[in-house]
Amino acid sequence: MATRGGSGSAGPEEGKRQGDSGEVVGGGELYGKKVAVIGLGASGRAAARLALEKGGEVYVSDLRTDAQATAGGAELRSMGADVESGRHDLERMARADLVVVSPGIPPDAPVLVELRGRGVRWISEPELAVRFFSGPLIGITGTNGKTTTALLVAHLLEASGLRAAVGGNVGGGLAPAASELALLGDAPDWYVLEMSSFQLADTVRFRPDIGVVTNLSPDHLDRYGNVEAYYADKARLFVNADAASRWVLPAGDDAVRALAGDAPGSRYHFGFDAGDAVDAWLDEGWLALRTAVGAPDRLLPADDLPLLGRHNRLNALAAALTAHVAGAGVDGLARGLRTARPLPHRLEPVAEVRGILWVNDSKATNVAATRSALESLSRPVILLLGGKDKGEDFGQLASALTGRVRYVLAFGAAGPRIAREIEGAAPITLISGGLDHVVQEASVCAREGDIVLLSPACSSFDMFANYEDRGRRFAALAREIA
Ligand code: UMA
Repeated sequence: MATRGGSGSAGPEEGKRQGDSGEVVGGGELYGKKVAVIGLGASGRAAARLALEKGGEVYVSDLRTDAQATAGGAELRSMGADVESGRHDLERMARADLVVVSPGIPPDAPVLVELRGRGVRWISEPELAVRFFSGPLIGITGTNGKTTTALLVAHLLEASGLRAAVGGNVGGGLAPAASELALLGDAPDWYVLEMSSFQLADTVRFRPDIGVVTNLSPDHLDRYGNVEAYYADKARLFVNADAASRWVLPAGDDAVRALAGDAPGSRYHFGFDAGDAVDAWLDEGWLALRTAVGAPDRLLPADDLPLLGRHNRLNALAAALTAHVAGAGVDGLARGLRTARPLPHRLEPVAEVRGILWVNDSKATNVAATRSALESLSRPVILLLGGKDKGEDFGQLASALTGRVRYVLAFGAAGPRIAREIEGAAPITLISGGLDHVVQEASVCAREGDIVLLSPACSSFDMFANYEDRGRRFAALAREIA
């Protein structure tokens, strides 16, 4: 019988109905069951491996036929899966006991429209994974800062002597898909999952012991059409809440409060400012925590946090509070915050020389990302801007440049248009050579106290294979100068 499962809008009652209708429920129960996995990306491959490991008869399909998909398919085939590239066999999916969907497949994809029409439902890949977890779960969602917070929570737990297994939406080779964690031999003290709205969409039993929302603002409107639909998927974090649930939430955030609604459980709040209901905040420049009634525990001067930017101070407060709720002690938290590692290519300090900090923000491939980087820094900036021209309006950077940026060095294919569109907002030099020339010029312009920031607001494909390649080259050049 096909699973009648989630479609992104199922409430808890629907979740129960699915369970009652013969759906597989947990460890060991995939044995001999037919499992159809849609997608051969990181999540589809991980879900297929997990289902195979648990004794399922696995059918995986993907519309792609490129080399990467073929290689992933060959590996699964060698493990016993039936793999199909270039089409989805809907009859076969409809006959499956369980259908698992990859997060990048939107609900209006023809395959899902067709399955929905046949009354077949499906679950998301992390929903499959958590059914095989053998320990408590921290689930982290939000619009921004999820990856930083998830990785930092795991780091803080480890620094406190607790074993953490982190994965989920993280991506970028920094952590595995959720189903990979379910395959780990040793159960950790805590599973830490970053959950995107796409992954929360098709959950049924997903129930974090500790749920975290970093923040909330409109996003992914190309997929959702309206913000309410996006928030509805995010709200699934709370669907299976009970009195034992614990929630770590931003203080004074009406959108997040509405998202949590009247979900049962204990609530803990983080924010910049102290307040009655705030449990982690900036106390006279220190990241601080309320661990008991009385004076706050000061963990680390915020200026000593190795993660740059105002937003990362909030992420650090959220992560410290979460790890504390999970059992981490104050000493471990302080140690962990001091040794936190910045994410590669995202406001990543790569060199410091003569009081000049070189920062790689190569992942900022659009105007909004560069704006947010500039707005989060408090030191004067020499800004390296340019790359492939995607047609965005660079004029929208102007207000973020004024008063913050001492020089703009514009380069790459978009360089001339950038120079025209932000003229007057900051002094600009147009560099016609490669990144080595740009870095050389930056070293001439920069003076003690400055940040040299590669936050290009453009993609990299005019000069590099991708943003990572660009970021690595920048870091190497900056270190050469250092
Ligand atoms: N496909 C079909 N049929 C269709 C449509 C698509 O077969 O009708 C195939 C595609 O060809 C593709 C696969 O389905 O091969 C879909 O793969 P995917 O896009 O879900 O990619 P994965 O490699 O599985 O990566 C996903 C997450 N990607 C997305 O949500 C888009 C990764 O998050 C995540 O790290 C990974 O699972 C493991 O959990 C990345 C991401 O960009 C980092 N996330 C978004 C974000 O953070 O904003 C949500």
